Amino acid sequence: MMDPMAWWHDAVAYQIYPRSFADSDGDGMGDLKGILSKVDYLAELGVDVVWLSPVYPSPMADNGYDIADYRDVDPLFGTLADLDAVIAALHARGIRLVMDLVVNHTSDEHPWFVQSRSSRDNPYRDYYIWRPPRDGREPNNWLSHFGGSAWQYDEATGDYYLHLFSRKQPDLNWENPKVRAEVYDMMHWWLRQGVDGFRMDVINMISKAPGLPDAPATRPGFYQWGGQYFVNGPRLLEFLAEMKREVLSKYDILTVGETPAVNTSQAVQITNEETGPLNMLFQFEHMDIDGGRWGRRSQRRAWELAELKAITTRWQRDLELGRGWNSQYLSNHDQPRPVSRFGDDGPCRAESAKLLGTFLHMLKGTPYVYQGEEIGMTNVALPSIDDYRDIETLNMYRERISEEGADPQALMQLIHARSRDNARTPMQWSDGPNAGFTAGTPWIKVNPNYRDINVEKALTDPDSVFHYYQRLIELRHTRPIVVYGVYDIIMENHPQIYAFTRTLEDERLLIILNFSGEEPVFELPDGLEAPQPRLLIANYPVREGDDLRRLELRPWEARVYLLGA
Ligand code: TEU
Repeated sequence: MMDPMAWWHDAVAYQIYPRSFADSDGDGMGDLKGILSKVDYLAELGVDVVWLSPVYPSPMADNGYDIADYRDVDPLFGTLADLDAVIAALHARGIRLVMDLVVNHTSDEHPWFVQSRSSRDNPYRDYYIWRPPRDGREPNNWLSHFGGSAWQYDEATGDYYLHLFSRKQPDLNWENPKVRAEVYDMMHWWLRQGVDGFRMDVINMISKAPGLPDAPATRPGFYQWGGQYFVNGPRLLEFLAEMKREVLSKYDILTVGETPAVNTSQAVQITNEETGPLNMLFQFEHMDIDGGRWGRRSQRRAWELAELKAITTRWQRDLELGRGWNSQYLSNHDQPRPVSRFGDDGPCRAESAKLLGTFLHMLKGTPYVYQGEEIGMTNVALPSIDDYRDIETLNMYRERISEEGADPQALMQLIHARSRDNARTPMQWSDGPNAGFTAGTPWIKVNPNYRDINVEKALTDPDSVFHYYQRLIELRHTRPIVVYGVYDIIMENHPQIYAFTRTLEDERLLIILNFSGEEPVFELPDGLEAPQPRLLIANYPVREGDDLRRLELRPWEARVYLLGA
């Protein structure tokens, strides 16, 4: 048996969005003691790593992605001692903890920014990106991800500061070596506290093009936003190489960069095990197949299986072992729920959740499960805009009504499909009050389907999505072919079936996924006949007389066979 070359190769990660996970003190907000009370649940699922979204002190303009102190815990979530207790409890169960590292920007309430804005000659001035007005206006035409200009005028000194996200998230100036040294120091500090790595928020936006040129107004979306001047910027690889030299290379940790608009050749440069700075990336191409990439310009369109196949196949091939390493995800705290988006959240909810899980876990790369995905949680359709909390959603709604005169009802439909709050409704633990999430009033409404979809029920049902995920995770842990097998797509042009193989030495896996509510027929391509194909996992009971050479698939049916050896 092949030993994993790095511990994170055969690991499965689980993302916790702390404010929505579990509330221990009845204030309606998830917290660290809540997480502590659920570590056995995580161990039962079988995950190896927890990625914890930000718990740092924050004014919470963007739910903690606006950090005011990098070395503490917000009282809403608890204390550093609570975090230590979570780390110890996870470690005791063989689970590692990865922190969210948000260093493209800080909060405007971070002491560095408070200093920086106070005067032009303050020693912290250059920690951020300040420019004088241009013809009495913004220094350039870049747009903020959360709406409006990416520049905010500041009375105190009469200059503008750059914020690619909200006004309350000023961008750090990575050109300043002092900023980089501060970040590295802080990373060492966390690693010494015993954390096992970092998920790096929009890490490919830290280098901005010299001169901060105007975006050409003629090109839509990303380009109009200015993206080409700050995504994958000129000094990105240099900064990351420095971070590797100064920090990352000194520890055996997991690093995953969140990198919108990255392509596979950039990903190879970043994730090559020898020459690249990070272990893996979150790429976004598959997240963009049903709408616009950028929240403020959010759209919806029908997605096509052909596109998902093409994107996935390209990433699987281009990041083949020795070149780079993939991460796999279908959801996170910024995305709609996958079962509502790529599956069927109606009658085939459980089947399609299992199919999507099979897809996620049978690809090469480290899988990330987002809280609630393992029980097939769905999108929510909260009736009023006042029920929503996400800054991106609220700004988009306001901006489109005021700028385009958009129809509020149509916007609500868009929000029901696309809002980040779909992922942020409380974790559904039971069919009790507030889904067992809190004894108080939750900060955001619970999805009304919690009576039917909840952890308690999933744990008692041997056929639940939870137990299926548990088996998928176990397959990765016990079968190196799931970790290292070479990916090949078959029946590439089939409109409903996504089938692929994974090959390692004389073993081969065959993964058959019916991405539809229809009943297409799978016909085994030549060359894949095997004397005794062995079914490793499936989301329907096997039928009498099933023949792999010609399989009539049921709606959202998923099967994994082991051929040979
Ligand atoms: O997200 C960056 C990012 O690109 C997302 O904003 C994503 O494209 C969008 O939300 C999809 O609608 C990271 C964090 O994950 C997000 O929660 C933060 O709001 C953002 O950075 C700023 O820190």
